[in-house]
Amino acid sequence: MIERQRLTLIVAMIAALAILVYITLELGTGGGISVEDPYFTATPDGGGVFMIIRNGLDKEICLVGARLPDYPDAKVTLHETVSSGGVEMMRPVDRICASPGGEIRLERGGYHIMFKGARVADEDRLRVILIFDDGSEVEVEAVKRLTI
Ligand SMILES: [Cu+2]
Repeated sequence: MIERQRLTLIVAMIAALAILVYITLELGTGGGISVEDPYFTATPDGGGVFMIIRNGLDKEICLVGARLPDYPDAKVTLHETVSSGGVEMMRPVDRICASPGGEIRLERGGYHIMFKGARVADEDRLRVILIFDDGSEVEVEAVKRLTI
């Protein structure tokens, strides 16, 4: 009887460990979301943030916002650059999505994160928290790149 209880305990422990390993693999790297080449550019009162966000999950993810933990008062918005009649304009967007295995490209002339109310021109690095539609957040450290 004691042997059987011990066996049950061992099985339960293995199951718990398996669940823990699963959770670690699933969430350990920001839920299968990874980021490549994050950088920012600075203007006198704000700037832009660019990177490639890869969706390693088996579901669609959407970037719905971002914030700067070191500049809580900054106004951060998702933007899209569109050209109409040879004129480039930016407009806010609610979300930018990536299908499973896909990516979100935040780049010049396309989608990007834009912020105002944070003077970051003297900073070499900028912490950015990406906010996704499933409520998950991923912190990224962007490095400064000078505007071309
Ligand atoms: Cu913009």
